[in-house]
Amino acid sequence: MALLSFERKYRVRGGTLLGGDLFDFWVGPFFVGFFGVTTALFAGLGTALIVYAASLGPTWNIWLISIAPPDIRYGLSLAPLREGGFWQIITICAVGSFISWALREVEICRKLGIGYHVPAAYGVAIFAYVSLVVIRPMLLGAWGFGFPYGIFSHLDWVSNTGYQYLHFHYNPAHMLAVSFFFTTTLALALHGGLVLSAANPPKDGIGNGEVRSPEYEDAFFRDTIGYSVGTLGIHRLGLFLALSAGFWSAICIIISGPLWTRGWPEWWSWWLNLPIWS
Ligand code: UQ2
Repeated sequence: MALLSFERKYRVRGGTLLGGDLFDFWVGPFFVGFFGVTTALFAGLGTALIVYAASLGPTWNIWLISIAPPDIRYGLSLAPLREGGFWQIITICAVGSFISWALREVEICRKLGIGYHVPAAYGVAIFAYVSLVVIRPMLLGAWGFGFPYGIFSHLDWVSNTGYQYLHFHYNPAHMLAVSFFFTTTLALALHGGLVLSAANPPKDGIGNGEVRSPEYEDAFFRDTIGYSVGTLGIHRLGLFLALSAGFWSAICIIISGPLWTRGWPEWWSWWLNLPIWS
């Protein structure tokens, strides 16, 4: 079905999670919905607060602008606006707009009658962000453990936090996360390469440039490594790898501090201390 007539067919009321028919309409190509409105409000207020907090100084240099969380001594209380309060409200706006966006995705899935895979996957990204600015700061007892909102300043935060544990690459959850990130790029490169190879065969080759069916994709990997994960399987694998990368990233920062306060290399003492060595 042509895209335009398909869109007319599915663009009907219903499937919303909240508010019934309220905001159940489209503006141009975009579905609005109750959560489209809350996304816009949170994102608009959050962005305005970032710009206003930046305007209070000391710089307009885009690399150096930074909106910092409160000092550790404020603990988990609300801080004055210019001493981290802006950061706190901006964080509320960010989490509010991310969750609104995910729920808007859920409503669109419900209208289409498709699975919730995309909002569920986006939920893992939200979890990774919330781990940094809500879960870990709460476990450590101060909002000051969140990262500052600035380009260079957040890089400094990552570097400082990493060195606080001596060598973050010895964090076992970090190892898993990094391995999943790399495996995700491997899987996407294999998948992108394979699909394009079947869709764009050489014009002067055996098939005279005729587009190849999925059996050819399977056969390529069976010939090469004796196994094909399959056309549906590669997408399951890809989603699993990508979500695992985000999930273990979140775990690796949550356990740093709340669960382990020393250098990560030292964590491996359990291995050196196994009784089988003595
Ligand atoms: C595959 C298949 C696809 C693919 C890819 C494979 C026809 C179009 C890439 C091959 C993938 C395998 C064997 C898994 C590799 C494992 C890891 C952890 C990267 O078989 O089916 O569909 O795109």
